[in-house]
Order: sequence, then C-alpha cells, then structure tokens
Amino acid sequence: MKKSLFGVAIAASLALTATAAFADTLADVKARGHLLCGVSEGTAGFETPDANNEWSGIDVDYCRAIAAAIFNDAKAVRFVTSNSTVRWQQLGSREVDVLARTSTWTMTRDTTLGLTFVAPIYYDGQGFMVHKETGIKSALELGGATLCIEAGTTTELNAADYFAANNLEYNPVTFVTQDEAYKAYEEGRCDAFTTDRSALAGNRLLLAVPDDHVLLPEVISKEPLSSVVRQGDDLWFKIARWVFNAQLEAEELGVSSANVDEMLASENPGVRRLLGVEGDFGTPLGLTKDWAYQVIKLVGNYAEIFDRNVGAGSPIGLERGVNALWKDGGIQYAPPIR
Ligand SMILES: N[C@@H](CCC(=O)N[C@@H](CS)C(=O)NCC(=O)O)C(=O)O
Repeated sequence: MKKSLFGVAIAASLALTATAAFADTLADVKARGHLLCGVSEGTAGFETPDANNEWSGIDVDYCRAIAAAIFNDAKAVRFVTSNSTVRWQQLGSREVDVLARTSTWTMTRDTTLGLTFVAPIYYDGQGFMVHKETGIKSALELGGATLCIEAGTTTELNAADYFAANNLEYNPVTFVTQDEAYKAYEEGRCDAFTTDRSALAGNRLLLAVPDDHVLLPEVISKEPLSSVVRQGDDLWFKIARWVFNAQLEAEELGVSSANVDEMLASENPGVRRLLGVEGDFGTPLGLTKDWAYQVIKLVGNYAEIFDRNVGAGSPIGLERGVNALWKDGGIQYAPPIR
C-alpha cells in the first residue's frame, strides 16, 4: 500500500514537472489575445473596480504593464477575482497567468505551492486599526482584544507571533472575505482590524465614518507584496520580472509617460537601451524591442503608478518610504538593463 501510494506521488510529481517543462504561458496569452490577471475582490489602491467594472490600482497597473509589453495595449487584460484563501489555486488551475493581489512573499508559499514569487510591487508591514473611541494608542494595549482577520493570510500568523512575543491574550475572529471582516469590525464585533498597513490606510477611507478609526503606529511584520507566477515557466517569469524592472529603471532614468517620446532622442545610453533605440532587449523575452517603451508610454514608470494609486496623487496619500528607489534611500532597485 505504502509503495503504491509512493508510486502515485512520483507519477503526480513527474506529471507536474512535465506540464511545467512544456508550459508556455506567453504563447497561451498571445493566442488568447489578452492577459488573465488574478486580483483580490477589492483592496483600495491595489485593485478596485468602478461602477463600469474598470479596474484600477497599483497591482492592476502592473498587469496592464505586462499587457502593454506583449500587445502594445494596456487594456488587453481580464481581471479575475479571488479571496485570500483560494488565490493560489487560480494559478495552478491556469485560471490566471499572473497573480497581483497584495500577496506576501514567504518561503513556504514560494517553495511548496508550485508557484514562484516575482517581485515586491509594494514593501509593506502589518498594522492595526482601532475604533477611535477606545482611546487605544498602541498595539501593546490590545491585550484581551478581539481582532477581525482575513482567513488564509500571513496576517493570522503574524498576529499569533506578535501577541505571543508580547505575552498578551487576544481573540482572533477570522472571515473568508474582506467584506465580512470589515462589516464585523464596523459593527463593533471586533476591537481592532489587523492586516497590511497599506490596505488599512486605503480601506479606512471606505468605512462609513473614516475619522472614527485610527491606525496604530506599530508595524509588526515584513509584507513584501509581490506578483506571483506558476513555477516552471522561466520565460514567463522573466517577462513578469523585467516588466516591473523596466518601470523602476524608467523612474531612475527620469523617463515617464509624459516625456517618453522626447526621450527617444536622448543621448543617454541607459535611456536608449531601455526604450529599444539601442540594442534589442525584447527578442530574448519573446517581445518586440520597444516593449519597455510601450510599458512606459501606456502605463507609466513606477513613481507614476505609485503616486496615482496609493501615493501623494491618491486619496490614500502613502509616503514612498522603503518603496523609494535605492538612490533615494529606499529598497526598490532594478538590475541594469544592458
Ligand atoms: N499580504 C497578506 C494579506 C493578504 C490579504 O488578505 N489581503 C487583503 C487586503 S489586505 C485582501 O486581498 N482582501 C481582499 C480579498 O480577500 O478579496 C497575505 O498575503 O496573506
């Protein structure tokens, strides 16, 4: 019995390897004519649909950038939603080509799910929001508190670590969907809501009376919110990675959607390589040599997508912080395009 189960496991793993080895996501996407992008059911600043089901957000713009690189058309994307618990299956079942939805890159996720994390689009950390009337000023005052949490998240695990480390009791109440979790919090079923700080900042603004809620100062974890692809398709992984790198490199070189056409005449060799004026960095990726020009022209550089979705140009108004470029004291850094 043991032996035959072992055999089944080997066969299954060989089948997975074979599928992975022959997977060609780029060919599938090109044949389909659009990208399938996995997003959450709605996280302010990251992915939200409007009344016409037009999606916007920093994750949405990342998927639009991939579509721009492949199709010269940032609109060639369909957005497929999932809650935090089932998000990984969307990739495994090929329902989506890339997942861009506030997913923290952890070692277990990266090494056990048949998936590969690509690049942190936003470096975040977990925080807490409380009802202002409680007068709570620090997470260390949350001993005995009831916390609203989304299931299937790192949030659950970090909260457990934090309260154990500080020798505090707490009562977690987990919900499968974000809507249920916020509703319960708003109705006063929980003393605090805990998740990534960026999501708290954005989603606070969607509560009935945002000023009735405050974010506590503590940041209790590292949450590198990253894009994710299936393991075993190296070319697709590289496309997903270099599209993001190109947006960082464009910011570093001062190339934006507003000036990219003028920049085609730049004498700066870095700009010329980025825009495909000199050399061809597209063909090895299965793309045209102006792939990065299309990304910047149609979607923008990293500063533009950050500002309009979550930064100073958005109602959320988050600072760049660690998400500044390395040359400005942050940790966003693209390897050289050469
Ligand atoms: N970054 C954490 C939390 C992810 C998470 O739950 N994100 C929330 C927003 S912070 C979300 O996507 N909610 C919407 C949904 O589940 O549809 C993780 O990867 O586990």
